[in-house]
Amino acid sequence: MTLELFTEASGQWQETLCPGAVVLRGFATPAAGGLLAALGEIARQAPFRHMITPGGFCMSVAMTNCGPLGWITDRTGYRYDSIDPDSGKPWPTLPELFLQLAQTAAAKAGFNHFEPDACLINRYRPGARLSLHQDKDERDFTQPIISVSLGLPAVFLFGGSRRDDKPARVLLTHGDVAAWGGAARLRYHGILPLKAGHHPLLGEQRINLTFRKAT
Ligand code: MD6
Ligand code: FE
Repeated sequence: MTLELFTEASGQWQETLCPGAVVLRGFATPAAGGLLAALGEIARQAPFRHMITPGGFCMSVAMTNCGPLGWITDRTGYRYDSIDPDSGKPWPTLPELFLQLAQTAAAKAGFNHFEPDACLINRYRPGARLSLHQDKDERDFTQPIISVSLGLPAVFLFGGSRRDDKPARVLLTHGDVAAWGGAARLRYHGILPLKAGHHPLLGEQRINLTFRKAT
């Protein structure tokens, strides 16, 4: 499954899952404290909420957004919107630290000039899961997605370009960054139900930030 594995003097290492998909292990760990402080302010302005899918199901993952655009779902469909439907106000500003992290991770993974305009923030409590999906609500599939994992570990399902391709399982732990683009951009993926546990910084939860260029 892992095609390439190498260590660096920094103590960080990276794994190529397939052409276009790489996991930068521990890349976000040094920034975690700052990320969580900024996240507290974002969640105060735009609280986490369980959105409704077009099919009428309440998502087990709680979500919010920051940046010019936010990803939302309701009975009418999935889309990006500049306004938080719960507050009627724009989403909180993308913190400079978020942008720097996303851009340095993208560059390290080989995606230069990444200019995200949306950051979807997912919160998993034990039992929360994300079923297999493709990220295809963005306009430009030449732009990657940068995904930052914080808190409890989760099993990331990494599938193929068809829903019924058997997915590989990749454990994502605190500080890991998955960078996802090029030939991997439309791969199916998901998260298995979160196992209970306690993380020293985040307690009984996992937070995932995904940075996208939506427009
Ligand atoms: C999550 N992530 O890790 C959900 N999508 O909580 C995603 O759905 C995702 O991690 C595209 C690229 C990377 C991801
Ligand atoms: Fe996704």
